[in-house]
This record gives sequence, C-alpha cells and structure tokens, in this order.
Amino acid sequence: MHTDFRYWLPFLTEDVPAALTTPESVARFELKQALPRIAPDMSVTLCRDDSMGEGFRVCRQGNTITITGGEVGLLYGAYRVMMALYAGEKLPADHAQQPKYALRMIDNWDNADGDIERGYSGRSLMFEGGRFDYDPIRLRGLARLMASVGLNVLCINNVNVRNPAHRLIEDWLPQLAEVAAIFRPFGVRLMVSIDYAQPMRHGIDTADPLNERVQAWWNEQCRVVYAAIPDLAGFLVKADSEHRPGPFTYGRNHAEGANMLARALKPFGGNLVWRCFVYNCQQDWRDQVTDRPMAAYQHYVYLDGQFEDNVILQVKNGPFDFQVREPVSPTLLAMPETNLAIEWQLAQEYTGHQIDIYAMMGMWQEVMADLGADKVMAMAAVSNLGRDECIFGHPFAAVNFFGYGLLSWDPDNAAAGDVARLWAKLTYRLDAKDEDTLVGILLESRGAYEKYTAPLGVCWMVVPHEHYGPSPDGYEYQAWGTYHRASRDAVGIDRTAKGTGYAEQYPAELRDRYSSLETCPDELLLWFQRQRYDYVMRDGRTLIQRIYDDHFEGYEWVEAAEKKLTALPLPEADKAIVMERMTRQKKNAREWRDVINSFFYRFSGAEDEKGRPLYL
Ligand code: GCW
Repeated sequence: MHTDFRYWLPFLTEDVPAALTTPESVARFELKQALPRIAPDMSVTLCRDDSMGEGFRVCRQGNTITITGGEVGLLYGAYRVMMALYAGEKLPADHAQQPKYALRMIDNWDNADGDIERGYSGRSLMFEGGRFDYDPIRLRGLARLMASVGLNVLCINNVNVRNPAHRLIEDWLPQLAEVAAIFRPFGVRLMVSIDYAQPMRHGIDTADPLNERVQAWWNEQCRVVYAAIPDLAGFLVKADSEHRPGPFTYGRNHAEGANMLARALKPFGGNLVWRCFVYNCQQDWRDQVTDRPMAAYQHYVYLDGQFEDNVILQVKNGPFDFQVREPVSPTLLAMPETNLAIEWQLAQEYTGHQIDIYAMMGMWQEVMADLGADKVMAMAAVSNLGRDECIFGHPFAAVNFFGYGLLSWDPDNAAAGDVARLWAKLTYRLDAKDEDTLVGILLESRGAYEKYTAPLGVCWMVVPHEHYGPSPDGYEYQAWGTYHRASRDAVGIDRTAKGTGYAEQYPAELRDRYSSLETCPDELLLWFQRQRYDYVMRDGRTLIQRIYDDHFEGYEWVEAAEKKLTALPLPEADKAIVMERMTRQKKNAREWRDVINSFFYRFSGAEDEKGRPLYL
C-alpha cells in the first residue's frame, strides 16, 4: 500500500486496482471503501447522465445521496461527496456543479534523464536515465489525487524538450500509450511538450512553419501519435523563448508558427497549447528602454483573432516570471478573440523551493479578481511533484496542488480561507484550535515570505539561476531584463507613461490604478514607480523604514510560526519534515532580512528608527 499518496484523501486506504478502466467503476470502488469509514449510515447511488459531461449533481434525501453525472462527472461528484462527508460539511439537499474551464492542466517540467527543471521534491515520477521509469501504482495514486480535485490534463514532460524527450511522440509512443491508460480511468488525459524543430531531426533542413515538407511531417506525425493515443489532449510548445527554436528564425510570427501545428492536430481533436513566455533574454543592462514585462503583449496582442480555434495561448499569471508578487499579465486582458490559458507555478521556484511555507491561494484570488474569470478558457500550473517520500516536498505544499484543482474547477468557489480550511480538515483532523493555528500559518505564509524577501514589488533580488536566497545585485548587471536599479537615493522602475510605458498596456481602470501614487497598492509600489528612500508612504513611514520593517517583521513571523508548529500535533512523519524545513526557512529568512536591509543601508545611509542591527 502506498500510504504516501493519501494526503487529503486519508479515508481511502486501498489503491485503485489496475483492472478498473472506467471512471464510473473507479467511483464505485472508492465509495465502497470510503463510506463505511466516513458515513456508515449513508448510501450513495450513482446515476449516469451523459448530457452533464464533466459536471455533476448531488441530491440528498435523508440518508440517501444520489450523484448524477456523465462518466467523469460521477467520479468528480463521488470525490466531492466523500471529502465533504469526511470534513463534516453539510451537504446541500440539491446542488449541481460544472467546471468553469474545459482544460485544467498540470504541467510537469520533467526531463527524460529524471531530473526536474525547478523541481523541489525529488526526481521525476515518470522518467529516469533517459527513459520511462515509473511505478504504475504511484501514477494511479497521482491520477486519483488529480481527479479528486477535478484536474483533467497532465503534460508529462518539460517544455524545454531535451534529447531524448522528443522521442515521446516517436518511438516511445507505445510506452506513452501505457501511461495514458493509467490516467484514463481517472478522467485525466495526457499532453506532450514538443520540440518545435523536431522535423529537423528527420532530414528536413528547416522548421519553417510555411514550408510544405515541415507541414507534411507534422501532419503525418500527428496521425501516428493519435493512432496510438486517440484521446491525447494535444501538444504544449515553448518556442522562441530562452534559446528554444521557433518561427522567429524563419521570419514568421507566432500565429503562423502555432497554426501550422494546430492544423496538424485538428483532425484528431487535439489542442495546441502555445506558451507566451517570449522576451529578449540577452538584454544589455545599460538599456533603459526595453522593459521585459512588456514583451509578451508586444509579441502577441496584435495577432488577436488570427489563431486557429484549437490554439490556446498559455500566459503566465504575471508579465515577469512567477515572482512573489506581480500584477496580472496585461496580455490576458487584451486578446478577446483568442483562447487563453493562465499559467501558475505550483513549483516554488521564486517562492521558497517548497522549503519555505508559501500557500498561493491568496495570489490566485487577487489575480483572478483583476482578470475576471471569463477572460481565460483554461488553466495550467507547473507541477510541484516529485519522487520524494512526500511527493510535494513539503507536506504543506500539498495545499497548493489541492487548491489549484479547486481554483481551476471554479475560481469563484475557491476562496483562500475555505481552501486552506478544507485541506487542513481532510489532511490532519486537528482539534478546532490547532486547525485555526495551521490555517492561520498557511494564510499568512505568503505575506511573510514576501516581507522577508522582496516586498513592495521590487522583484529579482534572488540568487541567480538557483533562485533561493538573497543576492540583491545578482541579476542587476545581467542579460535577463530583471532590474531594480537601486541607487543611493531611490529604487524601482517607473513603468507609467512617463517611464517605460508598461502600465499603458492595461485597460483604463488598471492603468489608472497603477499609474497614480494615490491608488497604486503598496505591494506593487516599486513595480510601477521609482521612489526615493525618503518618500513617505500612505501609513506615514518612509520607504526605507518600510523596507527595514518588512524584512524584520517577515523574519519575526517565521520565528513565531516555528514555535506554533512545534506545538502542533501533526503525524510524526509530516512533523519531522515540517520542522526540518522550518529550520531551513528560518535560516533563509534571516539571511534575506540581513542581506537586503544591509544592502539598502549601505546605499542610503539611513538608520533604522528602531535601532535594530544593520550591517556595514
Ligand atoms: O522561470 C523560468 C525558469 C525556467 C523555465 C522558464 C519557463 C522551463 O527559470 O527554468 O523553463 O521559466 O517558464 O519556460
């Protein structure tokens, strides 16, 4: 038994047998094992109605619950009912749900050699040593976790497709089909990241999307792929980004590039998910005009309406790159005639490597409030999974995976507090006081991390490449376009019309909010404004004092959280990981506090009003 895959489903003790091949049979199996444990006097009836697709309806009459839904809907409904009963939630007498988004994706950044790009919980669950290497029982456990929160697509390999991962859609297809069969009974379809220049491995001397031989190669390859896996969700592509090949090499734009692949996939019902993480990663740091966050908008917005209907543009939530705080990407607000997906990063690349506690729900809620749920038609998230004993690295990082599922099912029904509470109830069954403590820590964790690392929207003070720990000038003279331009007087970038003009990419309301000092939120001050250290903020503190205070407060939060966690009765195995990581988090937070505060102290010469230590 793989108890490590139970997480928020502790009431399931049996693995789903491989012999079950349909979501309905899985639903029956799960209910049968769980009900005697969680609600012995209840009975649940499943009632198939294919017109409901992935949605479901739950009716309760006395001790009888009826779940109506299409095949996958029944499974989703069954998990929701089991979780609600176990968490002690009262089921409404009659209630129906439909997912808000058709595609609810997890993107693995797993390489064929077993390494995971930006992976913080061990090696790949899929690959090792340049080939597939997985435990089918564990994959079934993962599929179950995904289905329990409504996730329905898994892209199994890194968007940076390195040799031999291109073989996934070539001679590795039989194994890919086996993996697809493991996920299928859970309503999860696979997706594959492909190399845009793949035809060039086959004697074609170009990857130009308008070249007929290139087109013919992809058309034929899609036929082969779909013969092996008829329900493949499609391809994911990172093109012309961070040295990846793409249509720019041939003087073509990204509609021409994406549409060529989309047409090859269309006869088989496949989607082409095309990432918009395109910017100049060879910028001269002396160049004050080019502003990296403006790049996606410049590359894509003029192409609105020109993409095939099975193209989905996948845009990161913020215009930079998964920083601790970013405004919503303006590209997502400017392409009404194009299918869009928002991409989040569950892997905590810039948010603590799953060592530091960082619950993301608050960020999602804020971004979705500015975006509006209807602007996108799909959601994607870079996975935080790996082969560690706890597949999320940190047991609390599971809340991000869990919460992301609920968010991508229905963002209007995924309030941060509710998600944290439900996850805590399901996972740990603490008494009310301890549960409050845990939920409190989760909900505060993001703000605390932000304070001790990069508050006020300053971004990029992190150790280059590794992206853990402080290095305030680490990226300052580099080519990646990530500058804060701290001087002895001031810090931040003016991104209003007077500066780089980035704020002008927004619709009027957001543009005005961010352009005016009156309305720009403190959390994004240095994102949008360059300010002097003696600038007096809304609360009466100077900017420099606010920088000092935030860093000290962030660290103090970590110390307090450590004490609370020490007293929290978590299961032994989790507790050991949590406390060990907390020790590292504290060390990290202390380093951030002192390095960043000293950095600004040395520039500004300003003393801390409270006389706390700063280092010359
Ligand atoms: O944040 C950056 C990461 C890269 C990643 C890239 C991307 C997969 O540092 O490791 O590459 O984003 O999103 O493509």
